[in-house]
Amino acid sequence: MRHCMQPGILHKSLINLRLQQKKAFAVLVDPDKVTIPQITTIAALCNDSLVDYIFIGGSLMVSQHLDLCIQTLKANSDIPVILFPGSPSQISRYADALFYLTLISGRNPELLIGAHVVSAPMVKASGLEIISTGYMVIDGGAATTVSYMSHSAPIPHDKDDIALCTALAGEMQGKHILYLDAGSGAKQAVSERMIRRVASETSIPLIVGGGITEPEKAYLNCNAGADVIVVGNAIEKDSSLIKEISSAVHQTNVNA
Ligand code: 1GP
Repeated sequence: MRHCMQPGILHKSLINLRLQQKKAFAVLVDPDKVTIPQITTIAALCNDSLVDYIFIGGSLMVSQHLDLCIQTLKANSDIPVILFPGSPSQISRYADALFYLTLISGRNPELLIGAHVVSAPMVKASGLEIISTGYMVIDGGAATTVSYMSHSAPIPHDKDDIALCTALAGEMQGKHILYLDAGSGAKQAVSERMIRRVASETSIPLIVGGGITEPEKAYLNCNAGADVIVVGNAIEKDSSLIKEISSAVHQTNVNA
């Protein structure tokens, strides 16, 4: 078995983005919001649009078809599928990797270590590549499910210093990557100023998501230093955005 501390394939791919100053686009699929036939369509659109990663998960998991969603994605696409779990129960051995989330912006001990201890044997037994993730929720102007469920206040939208210090602490604690998230469907996405501040002072890969609805914003976030842009909600409403946002993110590579 691969030693957990050695970077796995997908962790390495994220590190390489930063090293090569390339940008990647991830589509977030919430199993509670899609049917299996819709998954097939999403996979085809992601293939056509050169999407780099598919993240899968949700704050809740009312539906019982996580495994089937991932199997359907894998049957229709070679794009890596990474679990982005809202709770420790959202583990599937059919995925390629797991964002092993620690809510470092919060102060709920359960989401800093408690849930990790309880789920550790199950996570280890899954054989999944583990990507240790410093997860930071930033106020997006709307009460998000994650804030409610986590009993944790988000970092205020304009408090770049708090975001920076939290990110630095996460990096020094040994997290593999950082994820700045304004929450799904946020009214206000993470500011470019905050992204720039965090990206310029840290050296681990930076994922940014929450409330990104336009290609222009994705492009600006990449220029500010995000390595991966993730979009879920907007794509659920208009799937043609997959191609448009993917082009905008990859345009940054052409212009680099
Ligand atoms: C939420 O970052 C993701 O956790 C994506 O957010 O659904 O608003 O795109 P959206």
